[in-house]
Amino acid sequence: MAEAPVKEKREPAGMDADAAQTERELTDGFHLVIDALKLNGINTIYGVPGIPITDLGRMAQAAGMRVISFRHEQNAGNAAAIAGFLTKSPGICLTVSAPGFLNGLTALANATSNCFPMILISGSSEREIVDLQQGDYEEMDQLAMAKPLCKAAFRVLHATDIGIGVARAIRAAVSGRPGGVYLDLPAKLFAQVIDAEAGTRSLVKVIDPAPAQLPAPAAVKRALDVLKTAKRPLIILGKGAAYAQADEAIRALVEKSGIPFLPMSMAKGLLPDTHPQCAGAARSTVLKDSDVVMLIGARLNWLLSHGKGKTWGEPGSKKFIQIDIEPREMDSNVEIAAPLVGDIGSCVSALLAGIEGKWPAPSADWIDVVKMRKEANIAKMAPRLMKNSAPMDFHNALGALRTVIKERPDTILVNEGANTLDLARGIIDMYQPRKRLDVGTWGIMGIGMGFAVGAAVETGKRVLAVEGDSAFGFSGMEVETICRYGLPVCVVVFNNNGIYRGTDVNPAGAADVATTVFVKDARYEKLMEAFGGVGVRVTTPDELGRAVAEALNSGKPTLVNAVIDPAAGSESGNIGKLNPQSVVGKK
Ligand code: ADP
Ligand code: TPW
Ligand code: MG
Repeated sequence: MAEAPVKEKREPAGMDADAAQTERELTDGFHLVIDALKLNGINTIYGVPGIPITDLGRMAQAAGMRVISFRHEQNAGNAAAIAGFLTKSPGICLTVSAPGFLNGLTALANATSNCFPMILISGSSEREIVDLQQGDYEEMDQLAMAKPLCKAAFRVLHATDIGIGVARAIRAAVSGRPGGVYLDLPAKLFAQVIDAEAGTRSLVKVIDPAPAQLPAPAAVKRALDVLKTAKRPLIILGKGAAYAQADEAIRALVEKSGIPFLPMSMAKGLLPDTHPQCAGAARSTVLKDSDVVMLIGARLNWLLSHGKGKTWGEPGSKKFIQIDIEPREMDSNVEIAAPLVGDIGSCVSALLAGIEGKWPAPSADWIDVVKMRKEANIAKMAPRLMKNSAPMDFHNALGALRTVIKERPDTILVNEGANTLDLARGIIDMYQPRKRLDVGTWGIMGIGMGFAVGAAVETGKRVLAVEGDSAFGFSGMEVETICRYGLPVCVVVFNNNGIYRGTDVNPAGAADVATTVFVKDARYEKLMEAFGGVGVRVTTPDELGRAVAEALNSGKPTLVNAVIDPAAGSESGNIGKLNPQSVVGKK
């Protein structure tokens, strides 16, 4: 399609009325990108401005979109990724070329590994110069870099293709297994001017972007046949189940079948952790002793010990049924006796319909075993959660936060760290779907403030971010962003003076502190005060509970510096066994 010649860069924000009059019938790349997003119901952009996308952000704001500017692209990308998880619509991250793009790329790759739909839109430099490697401003072949790290990557060179480019990006992000998509928009594209009517015609409204994928009837029957043989069944709910928003069907399946369920971290709250069938507190027993395991939107990756080994009991002692939209996920680690490929809503509904109310009850022994193990573990933990001591340890500090969440079950909990993560996951009960957001499949540090901002912006709900002091440092500068937009986020920094513990010493006895140790007694709360938010330092669980309750009640940006005994943590939290240790010449 022919393009109108570009006379000069259009600056609509600063345009005078006459110029606007004469150019009314024209549009340009900037406008078409914005129109294409809006046409598809996308009204929020997370990003960092600069060449060549500064005007895009301005004009998006002028067009009524919410444009949230961050201090670092990785955090903007994480906000977009979690927006995708929470809404099933791709979150948009907008970055400048090369360095900004690279900063956003970690978030894009992380979104893809977690199956969150997001689109990283990045401006890029001139193709002609980049491809000849002639040293352009921020030169980089971004499309090639992005490709192996995301689900799909596209570049648009002509303004008339923007509609198709955005449509392809949306479809790729949300259909099938969701993931990250890269959309490369070279600087020249934004200034390309075309006839406004042709521009409008070129836009695409994506119809049914994530079509239902129905499971084959034979696969449903096979799954039910396997389920009927079970004496000690278990349902594992993963974050795919949370993402699918098939909450009622999943609840019906669990409750009608009477099968104990185990939620993965971000599936907590899909059914309340306090539900009588929740086996969270009997995790090792149910994994080891179950005979049929139905996975719903959960992968048998490292987080589930790959479905084999000691965690899973005797080899060959169980059969797996797996519900997933991605056929290639089947048999990824062990044999899947009944693969059920389709979207979770359709698969679970098909199972419910297929069984026609005649559920084979799990054996009474099994229910009893799970119940007893669970009650014993909960009773064992209880006194540690209630002890009021200064300094706090992880258990009593988290005990206080557990009560705050119980009283405010629609609060969104963001969580990262090592001990701070692993113990919070076990201690803080969740009550509603998609309220727990954390480090996900990679166990990545740095999602904290990006997720907190994204969650607050997308849902309007209160957010509590429970952060290890190390974890917080990866995105801590975004407290300014939280204050700037007045978001109802309360950050609690579990301040144990370091990574895992604050007590390590330099084995060489030299002046440098140990590699895992930070400045002692750092005053993290002052960081929030610096930008006009509320900062509080607390040393007891009672003080912690009160400070957080007040922050969530008021909705004011708050940072609570929770002083934790530096000796309380363990190396790598719950996953110390993955940590290789030298036995040779260790001092
Ligand atoms: P967890 O870490 O909670 O175990 P994973 O991220 O490993 O969860 O697994 C999520 C799985 O859910 C992925 O295999 C993904 O393909 C699948 N999934 C995501 N959305 C859907 C959906 N709507 N229907 C079916 N499967 C889905
Ligand atoms: C992007 C490695 C895993 S956990 C952690 C690091 C650096 C911090 C643990 O200390 P924290 O928690 O947050 O103070 P606590 O309660 O145990 O003291 N870089 C990235 N991701 C990961 N996972 C790491 C490094 C790591
Ligand atoms: Mg720490």
